[in-house]
Amino acid sequence: MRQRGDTIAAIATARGRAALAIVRLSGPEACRIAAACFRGADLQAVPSHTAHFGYVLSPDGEPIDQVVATVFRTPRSYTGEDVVELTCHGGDLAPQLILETLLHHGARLAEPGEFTLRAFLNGKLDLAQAEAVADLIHAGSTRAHRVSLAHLQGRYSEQLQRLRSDLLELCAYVELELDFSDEDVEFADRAQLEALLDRTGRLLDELLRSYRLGELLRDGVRVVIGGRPNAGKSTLLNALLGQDRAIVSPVPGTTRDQIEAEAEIEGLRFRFVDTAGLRATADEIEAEGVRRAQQAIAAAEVLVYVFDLTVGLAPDEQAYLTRLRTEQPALPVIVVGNKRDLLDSAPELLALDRPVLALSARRAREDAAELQPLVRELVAAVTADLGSMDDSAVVMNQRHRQHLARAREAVQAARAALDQGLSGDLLALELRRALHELGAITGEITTEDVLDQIFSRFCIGK
Ligand SMILES: Nc1nc2c(ncn2[C@@H]2O[C@H](COP(=O)(O)OP(=O)(O)OP(=O)(O)O)[C@@H](O)[C@H]2O)c(=O)[nH]1
Ligand SMILES: [Mg+2]
Repeated sequence: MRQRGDTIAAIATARGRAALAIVRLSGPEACRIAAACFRGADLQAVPSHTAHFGYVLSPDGEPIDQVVATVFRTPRSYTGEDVVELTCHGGDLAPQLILETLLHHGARLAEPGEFTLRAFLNGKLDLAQAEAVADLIHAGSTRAHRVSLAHLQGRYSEQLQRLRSDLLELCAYVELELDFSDEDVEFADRAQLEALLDRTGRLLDELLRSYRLGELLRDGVRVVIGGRPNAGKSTLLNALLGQDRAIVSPVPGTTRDQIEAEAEIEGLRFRFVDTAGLRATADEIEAEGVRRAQQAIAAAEVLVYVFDLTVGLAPDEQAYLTRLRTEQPALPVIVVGNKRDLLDSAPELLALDRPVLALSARRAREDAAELQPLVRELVAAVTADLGSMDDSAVVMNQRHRQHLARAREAVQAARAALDQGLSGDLLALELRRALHELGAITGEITTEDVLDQIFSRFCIGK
């Protein structure tokens, strides 16, 4: 069990060679412990929010490193406690020796996320904001970073608070009626209750809907590039990445092992998978490549199906694409007619029940504009109508999604109770349930287990 009264220390920066590193201390003894090994200023006497140049000395009085000590006094610090941050030189040794010295003087090694846990317990952040800290650290794309920052700034929590206060008001009316039930009065106007419940339901729906985008932001989008051998799949991959990652050759059957690479496009993280060309083959290795390509398509979030415009889309390819509609109905498929540069006139876009994007992957290496229509399709395929959603309304966290779904269930049940003229008790019960679920997201209601689960995912020193 975590103790709150003691003083914790950890290296807050990544290991390895770097210009600087930070060793962090937080707790009631932070200033005393730092002062015990610091030569420069009296860190116990200096004012809050000041920085001091000096040396950290080892327990036997040897200088370890030149450092800058920054002092933050309670409650105006990240954790809300006294905090001292020692900025030393990077590398493996200086931060480690300084940390050991702090431990020698009475600090305890912090557990993962313990600084942020303390910030939460001291009311500096709510739970959703604390989780946003971890999301921000793990953000793999510009949009994911922006969403985490909006959550950290509390804009997402504000939305949840507004929902809660609406529900709380509703609940108060209903419970007041219950108190006066003998007198058969109605404090709450039914139509108003209905409207408020409907609005809450809609807001919850909206948040839940955003989870798909949140998931994509968190995990990236897996886009599989498939098609016949020699269609230009690897050339297209290289063009999308802006580097020659995959081998390109005029020999059909060049790509065998799957090639995966990431790229950020319009703020989203895409994981592109280039696959072996789909065909029946006697070559054992190539056949294995084809099997893997089929598996990759089965697990794809978007399929970019490439064919050679000079060859056209064979009947069995058309049949394959039609079959995909029933086999993977939720899979967005973008059909690309490649080698546009080899055609004199605009390509006749075949009798296919899907639109075809004609482009030249080869030309795209020199001219990024060539890829624009494909990029637009890719972004549209994954974000659908979510692309323009406000950052503060995007749910990125699986735990939140579960609570939101249960809150919506409760709101729906309350709405049904109202419709059926059921007793106020039942209505109040459902409203309380919804409030409970929303409170669990921001941490008004929480348990030690939940906190452990959340903060154990953090880095040490955060
Ligand atoms: N003219 C022209 N040639 C292209 C274009 N895209 C690819 N090619 C050529 O087509 C040939 C096959 O390209 P790849 O990218 O290796 O095709 P692939 O689909 O990956 O082929 P496999 O790995 O064998 O399945 C190469 O000679 C490329 O240079 C294009 O837009 N225009
Ligand atoms: Mg290839």
